[in-house]
Amino acid sequence: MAVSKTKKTTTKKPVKKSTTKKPVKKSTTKKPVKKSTTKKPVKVQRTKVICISHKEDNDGISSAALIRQAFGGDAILVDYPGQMEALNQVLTDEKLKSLYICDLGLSKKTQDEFIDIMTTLRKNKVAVTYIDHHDIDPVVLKSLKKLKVKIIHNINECTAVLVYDAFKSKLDDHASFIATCAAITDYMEDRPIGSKLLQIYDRQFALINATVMTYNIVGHQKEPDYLLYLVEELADSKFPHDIPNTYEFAQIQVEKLSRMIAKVKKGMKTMKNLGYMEILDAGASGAVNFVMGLSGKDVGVAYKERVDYGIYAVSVRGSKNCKVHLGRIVNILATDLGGSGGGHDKACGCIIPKPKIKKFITELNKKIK
Ligand SMILES: [Mn+2]
Repeated sequence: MAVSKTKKTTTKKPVKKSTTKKPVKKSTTKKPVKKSTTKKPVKVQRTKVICISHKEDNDGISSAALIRQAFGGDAILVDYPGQMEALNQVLTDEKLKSLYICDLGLSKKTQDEFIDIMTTLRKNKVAVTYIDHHDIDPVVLKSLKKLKVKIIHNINECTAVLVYDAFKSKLDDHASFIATCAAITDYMEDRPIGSKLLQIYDRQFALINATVMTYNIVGHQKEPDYLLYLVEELADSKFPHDIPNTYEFAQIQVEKLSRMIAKVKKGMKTMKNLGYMEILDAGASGAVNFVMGLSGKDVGVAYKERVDYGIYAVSVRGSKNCKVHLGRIVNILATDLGGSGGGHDKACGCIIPKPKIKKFITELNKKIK
């Protein structure tokens, strides 16, 4: 008993015992310094490069591909509902060295959490580059600059063109083609840099490739591995026609879309200033242009339920006659209704809590007069 007691005390009291030893004070004051210098490099070797990019269109996928070609590393592809989850996931990655965030706009709902995450990453000495072309709150830009997040932001070009322009010295010749296709998909091939890139290539050749890529991306949204495969193939300087079955797959998507036209004609409803429709069996972004066009209104809204999040994913498009900035209106409106969103002047999207969708549409109708 006595022995075990002394044993116990020896295991419990190493601190006290050491304080009775003379070198204790010295060792306690010296040790933290020595420990930290010797242990940290062993514990945390930050070597990982990660790119978080938008998975729903050509601009996001192509941005991820160009980042991969320039800097290596892995891509994490997300949609807007999954954006913060992915950021929080990399936040705890002790090996993360540099992070690229592409084509993922911020909203009133997400921007504060985004800045918090960036603050932690920068404290951990992670190099962060944010590349985007969506409307952004100037206050957020200022905060990010203060944190020394590298910002490449320009609302006049698509994200892949911005990536290309910033890092072309690290990219091969083919990268300009990937950027051109992304510009076409984002309706930004008429912009200063985008139009110069398009001039390098035959217009029809670029158009068909941009379209085939887009249909493959849109049609594979539920297959994350395939989307990552596309990123790798594009980073490897492949043309879409070099990637097996892409044209055949695009053909299937075209047929689906032609059926969508008939469905929109049947199911679309209108208010004074907009056309709208709930989409049940396809992506909202694929239908929204038909809703706008076939409604004869200058704004179209298509929305699809995301059962896993209890929300509607909403796509909004404006015609050339639409004079208001839809991205800003939608950002404020979605936030007021407990969702989030935003984007460009004539193309944007948001997340709306399920019970608030009718309210969203009627309020939007009032605000876009
Ligand atoms: Mn984009």
